[in-house]
Amino acid sequence: MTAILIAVDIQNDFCPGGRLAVPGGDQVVEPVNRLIEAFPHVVLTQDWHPEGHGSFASGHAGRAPYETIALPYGPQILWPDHCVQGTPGADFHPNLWANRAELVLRKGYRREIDSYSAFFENDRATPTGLAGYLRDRGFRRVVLAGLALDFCVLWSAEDARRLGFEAVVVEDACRALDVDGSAADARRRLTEAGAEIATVGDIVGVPA
Ligand code: VGL
Ligand code: ZN
Repeated sequence: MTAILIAVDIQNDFCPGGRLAVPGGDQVVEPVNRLIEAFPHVVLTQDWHPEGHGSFASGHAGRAPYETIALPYGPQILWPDHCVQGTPGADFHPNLWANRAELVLRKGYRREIDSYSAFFENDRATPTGLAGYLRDRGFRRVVLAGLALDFCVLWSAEDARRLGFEAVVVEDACRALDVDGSAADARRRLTEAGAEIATVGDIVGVPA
């Protein structure tokens, strides 16, 4: 069965020096490039927020980044401003081999709702269209890597499983933000969701 690689949010703002830096975020670039080289089909996702996005702490008086607030669609962690449309922070990491991608899926572009998952916005009901794209093209197995393991990769893997796709998370090609234990939680939730956890070596084969 043909699998497709989904490389999640490998953008400057999620790398050291960026506005929502994931520790070691830039270290995923090399392993993800190895995966891109090995996969005939690649999708990239790009966190793509308008200025003043509802997930930015800066727009909520008296709130600080990493606090959780209640929004109509559920709890929402507030973040530093990040991945603002058209800014250098929203660009892919310059060393990511982005040219091979068949689809760049942008998400989080509606001011009033966040979108961690590549499949649904954070109400977990508004589709991004990715499921239809994958089904139309006959893909039933997705391989996920990128940033951050405990948010956008996790939620994408959970939704993939919920939608009936096989899902593999390549853990050494991911890094976590780890907000209040969310990294450990991610592993438990991935297993519960029926996602496989693999390494780059498992997928591309270790050189002899
Ligand atoms: C992400 C927090 C906010 C991610 C995106 O890519 O994991 N996390 N926006
Ligand atoms: Zn975001």
